[in-house]
Amino acid sequence: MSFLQQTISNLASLRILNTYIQINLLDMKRLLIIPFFIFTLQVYAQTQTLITNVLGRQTFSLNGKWNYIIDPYETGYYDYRYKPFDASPKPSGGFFLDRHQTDKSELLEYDFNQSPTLIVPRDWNSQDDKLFYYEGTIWYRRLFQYSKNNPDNRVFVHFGAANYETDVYLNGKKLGKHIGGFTPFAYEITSILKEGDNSLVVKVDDKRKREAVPTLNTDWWNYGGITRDVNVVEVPSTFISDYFIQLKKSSKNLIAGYVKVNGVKKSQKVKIEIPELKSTSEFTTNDSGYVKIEIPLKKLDLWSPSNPKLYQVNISSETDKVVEKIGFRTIETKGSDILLNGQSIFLRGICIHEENAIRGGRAYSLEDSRMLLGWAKELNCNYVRLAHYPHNEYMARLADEMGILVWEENPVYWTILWDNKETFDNAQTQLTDLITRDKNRASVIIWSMANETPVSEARTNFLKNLAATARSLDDTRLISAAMETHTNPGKPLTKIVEDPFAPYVDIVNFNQYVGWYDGLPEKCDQITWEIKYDKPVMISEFGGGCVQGLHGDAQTRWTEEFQEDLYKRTLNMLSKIPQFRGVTPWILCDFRSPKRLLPNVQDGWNRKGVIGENGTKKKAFFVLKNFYNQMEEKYSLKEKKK
Ligand code: GCB
Repeated sequence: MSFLQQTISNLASLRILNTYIQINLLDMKRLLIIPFFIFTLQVYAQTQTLITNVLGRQTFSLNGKWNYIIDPYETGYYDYRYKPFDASPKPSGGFFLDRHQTDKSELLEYDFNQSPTLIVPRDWNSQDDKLFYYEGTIWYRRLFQYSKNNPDNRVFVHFGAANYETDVYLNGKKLGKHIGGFTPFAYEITSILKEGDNSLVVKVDDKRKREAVPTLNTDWWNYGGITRDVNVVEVPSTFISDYFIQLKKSSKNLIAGYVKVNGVKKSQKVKIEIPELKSTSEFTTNDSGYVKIEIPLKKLDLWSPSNPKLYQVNISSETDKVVEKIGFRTIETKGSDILLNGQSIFLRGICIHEENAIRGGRAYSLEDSRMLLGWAKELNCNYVRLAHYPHNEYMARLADEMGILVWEENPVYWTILWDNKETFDNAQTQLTDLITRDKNRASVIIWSMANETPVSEARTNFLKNLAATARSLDDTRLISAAMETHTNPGKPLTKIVEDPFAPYVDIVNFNQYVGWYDGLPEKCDQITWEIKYDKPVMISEFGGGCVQGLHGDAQTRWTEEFQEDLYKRTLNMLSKIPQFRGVTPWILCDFRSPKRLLPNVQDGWNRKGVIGENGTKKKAFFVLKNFYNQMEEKYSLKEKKK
């Protein structure tokens, strides 16, 4: 906000306060909201604060049971003239005020205390049959007591994610609004927090919107709610808010990055220690609280899937200290090769949705991550594609420990509004927040900009701008996107991969479904490829559906045998691509999708998993595992021969 806007808004709020006191006794329902009220929202809503590595801070968990009110008409948000209650300095109503019925004659039409509870973190759809198909607003309320460990400390409330639009209020004051269903956000509550009882009210709205990211149409369940951890985070008055500590591009012995501090003491000494390497380096942050760092290291044990080595890194300043385990590796491409620590690698992957098929609903915990990545390991994967949006933070952290390379993806899916500036800003923010959160994870090697987006000039510009953003934030990782194939008239068996966005990516990835949406599996045997790029080529999706436990011959759709045959033929077909350096079949587990309507077969599930909804492996699982065993051997022989 400019100085002028700020002044207008402050003046406005004073005038409104006076007006409010005078007309307070009027029937509130009839109160006309004067335009000034609109300005004052800005006085309350603050910007989000970045806190990297929340798991490494002093936190107080707000996970658990929260009271909730289903509010399809958003009665707690808009008055009867459809004006938001929270646009006034002394709001006249709204559920966020969380008032208690002290005067029995007062008209109150909600009561959190009498309302049922939902578990946080978890989507709402899988917690109550009534909410299974619900898309709209739900209000959450959590009472908590808090007393600071140190009176000078600052306190924040941090959300791992909530889908999709979230308004947050503490003790009746608005903290802010967050847009986007899969990225973290935090607000400072230092001055609003009370010693003793506090009421945190959160409005979550998961209505799909045309201009949103993702847009209206997706092939996955639109799980609503506070889907990830909520924590109160306490930090010193000037704290280390962010740091980037990774090997400099192409270097195996030089760390390059930055440290940022937030608070009044902007310029201060910062120390980075890696005790196991006996490395200590000191820097001084500038007047903006920022310092670039470079740390030369000797004898670094590089991180890789076969050696997921993590070092304890201590980041301290004069006022704060954070500890995190970080791995160091390089990732590059050279011609059609992907080089991990300088060695050519084949990415043996699988796509994963953030869903726990067995329990139902969104995956959100370390245990869920263990289950999903454990299955990927059983497949002999060294890589996973976390589709189609940023997954919870535990996934990449566990991948760091387990030695699994990771593709992370922005939810730019299918038919986004390419020409809409707001939509671009939204996509850019989500991408930025993802990179910010996971930039210190050695496991993460690819930032994916989008999935299966229809080629047009506007779309390519949109993606180019996103790619430029990603490179400016992090030049150490590879950029990609899941693109598509096409054929030319008269040559239906020649699949062409040619996309105006391809020149801007490091790895050419495409989805293809020959044998499922495109002919029968036998068609795979006849396909030839035209891919002119001198870049690594990976297949970001292939597959077909089958019901786990349904058997028949390989010509009968939905049987395990059909899927098994399709996998064998597809892997054979893909192996003919000279630049073939990795694949992520679609998908690890069957997942819920409202688009999948075939009774007794799909019943609301996309059945393309190599594992069924009950956790049982299908026949195709073993075809893939076998292929990966062979690829592992082939690549280790290649490296030995060198
Ligand atoms: C795709 C999409 C994925 C779908 C899948 C399918 O190409 O990227 O989100 O779920 O196909 O099953 O059709």
